Amino acid sequence: MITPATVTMLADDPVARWLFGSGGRAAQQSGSAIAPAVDSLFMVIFWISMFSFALLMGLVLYFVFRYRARPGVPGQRSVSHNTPLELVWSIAPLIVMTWMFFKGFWIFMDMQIAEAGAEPIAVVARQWTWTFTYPNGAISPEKTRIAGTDNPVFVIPADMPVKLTMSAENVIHSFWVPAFRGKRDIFPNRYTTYQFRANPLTEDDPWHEPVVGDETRTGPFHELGYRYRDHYVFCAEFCGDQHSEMAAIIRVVNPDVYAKVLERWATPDLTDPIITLNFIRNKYGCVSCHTIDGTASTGPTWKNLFGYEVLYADGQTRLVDADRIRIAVYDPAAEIRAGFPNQMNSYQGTMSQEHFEKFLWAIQQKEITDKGPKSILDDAGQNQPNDQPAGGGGDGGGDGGGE
Ligand code: HEC
Ligand SMILES: [Cu+2]
Repeated sequence: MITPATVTMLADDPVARWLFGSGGRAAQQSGSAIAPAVDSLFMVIFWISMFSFALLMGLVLYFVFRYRARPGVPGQRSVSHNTPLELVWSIAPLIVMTWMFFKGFWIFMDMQIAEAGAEPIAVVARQWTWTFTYPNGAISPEKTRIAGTDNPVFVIPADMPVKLTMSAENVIHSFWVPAFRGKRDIFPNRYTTYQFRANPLTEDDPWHEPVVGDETRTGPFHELGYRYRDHYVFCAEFCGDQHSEMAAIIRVVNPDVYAKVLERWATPDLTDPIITLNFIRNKYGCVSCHTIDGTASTGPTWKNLFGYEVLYADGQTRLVDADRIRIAVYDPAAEIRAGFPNQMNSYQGTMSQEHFEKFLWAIQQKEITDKGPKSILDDAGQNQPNDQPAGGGGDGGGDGGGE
């Protein structure tokens, strides 16, 4: 769903204007040090191509007219060979194309090889979202709504080299920030790197007013006042159903703000259920399929899930209790919710027991379900004599799945 806010955001974004071409050349803003080089090489190659096209087509049309068949004029025999001419039309393009190759190759290498002292950030791409892990272990808990889905917001220091080391969880993705001009594929079985230096911030960039006393905590680092510039991140490799929604925001901020934000992100307040759920959603990518505000996505919303009776694809209605949640996370194929696709991967071996317990705790608090807190968990064990005790729950689910 595209909301008016999204439209305004798209219309205001120089990258989007550049992408969708309504702003002309002035809108082709670049966000990184390398972008102008990419743009000018692109334009040079474009005009060389235009020139070659015009020359070739011009000659073709000229010869078609000049040597057309006319009554009474015998056809001319083709010239079979002209060494000087052939040398010229082989060597001249060779020189131009060799130049193009090296020029492109050097820019490619500049994007590939990090400057000394570059800020190392680990990127994980998964269906269908991104996780950045910063050098201090921080993970962004911030998100913003773009076209109906929650997307993560990452901070990047302005005018500092940044090196991304990227891997994918199970299919190929491609990291693409149009404003930075580079694009790099991300694979499940190896690391690829991408480096850039975001342009310094200027007076023209927006200023984020600090928001005081806002309890909704949805805006990025709302209580800080700081200058910033946002860029879109897209996935440029078709990677499944929601490939087109695999977006994120890279927010360029000054290094001092960057440091502050990282410090805060490294210590999310996991005594707050909403912060905890957002932390889990971003760390493990649940955010691409689950909302916490009641809207349906690829998977059921986590709002008012725990403690409710829900229908499963096998026709059974079950109470969503601790065992249901455990099966959902560690063996999702075993019990599929009616009306939802079997698209969730198991987090067995990916999500630690500690984080699972945090998730389980958070999802049953009254901030997220009006059947919370706690009492349901206590009751559930007694009401369901067939359930395995917590330790055996995973095994039971596995047997039941039978696949
Ligand atoms: C690729 C999309 C996707 C991702 C990523 C994903 N899920 Fe799901 N999830 C689903 C779908 C689809 C369902 C409904 C089908 C089913 O029950 O397996 C579901 C169901 C659930 C349920 C409800 C099960 C029930 O019995 O009501 C929970 C809880 C859940 N997921 C938790 C998580 C958690 C926690 C994560 C991240 C660690 C996560 N999911 C990541 C797609 C996803
Ligand atoms: Cu992708």
